[in-house]
Amino acid sequence: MRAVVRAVPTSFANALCANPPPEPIYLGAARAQHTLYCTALLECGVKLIRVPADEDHPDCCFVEDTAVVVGNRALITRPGAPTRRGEVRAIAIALEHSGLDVLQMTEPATLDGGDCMRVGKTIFVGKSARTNAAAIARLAEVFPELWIVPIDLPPHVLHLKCVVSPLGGDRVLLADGTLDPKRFSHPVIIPAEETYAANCVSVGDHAIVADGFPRTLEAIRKAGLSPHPVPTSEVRKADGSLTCQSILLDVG
Ligand code: CIR
Repeated sequence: MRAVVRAVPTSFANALCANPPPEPIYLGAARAQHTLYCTALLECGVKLIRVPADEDHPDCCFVEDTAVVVGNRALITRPGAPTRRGEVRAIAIALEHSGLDVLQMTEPATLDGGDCMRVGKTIFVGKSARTNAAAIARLAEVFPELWIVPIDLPPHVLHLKCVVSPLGGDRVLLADGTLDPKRFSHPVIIPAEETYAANCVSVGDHAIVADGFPRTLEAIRKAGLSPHPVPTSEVRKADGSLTCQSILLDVG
């Protein structure tokens, strides 16, 4: 498996966040944590495709939002936040160089990749403030072999994958009290107080998880996956988490 990752720019301190954090973002710590995230991917056997940071785009390390990849097709998004739209060009080039067929999304469609979760033959799409109906229609056009299932999100949830993420096979890791578990064929439910940890990166028998969430760690182990805890304090200040820092390619 391969993954696209993008370095943390010096401008990261100006990344978007819905509620300003009580403490500022520490750039050195953000970069160190990004390195640990990349190391965890490498430990999971993932080969990294590294894209340099773009100082004009403080949120550029959140690459997940810029493309939806299934097999050898990549749909480049038009991110919901206008300040993030310029992030997509470098990612489109990297994906093209990696051998993928790259397709585009045009105005008025807007979509953040963090709203798309593929589980088998289904892509669940969060109807967040960043993702609109025109984009969901474009997804269906680009991936006609998949079921596209729009999902309403609870208030104030930035992206679908803030509350649920794939665990491999038909399993998903879901935060209790957020979405109806019956929407998923095999939900692994974690307590509401650990909602942040519902966003994990699963790679084969491994899962990269936010550190500091013991019940989630236990649930992941019980699901038969090896957890790789990583620190997230700095990305969290910018409303980021784990899946948002990579685009996984070659997912079965
Ligand atoms: C934003 O508001 O767009 C960024 N500061 C955070 C994006 C996180 N993306 C994701 O979880 N997929």
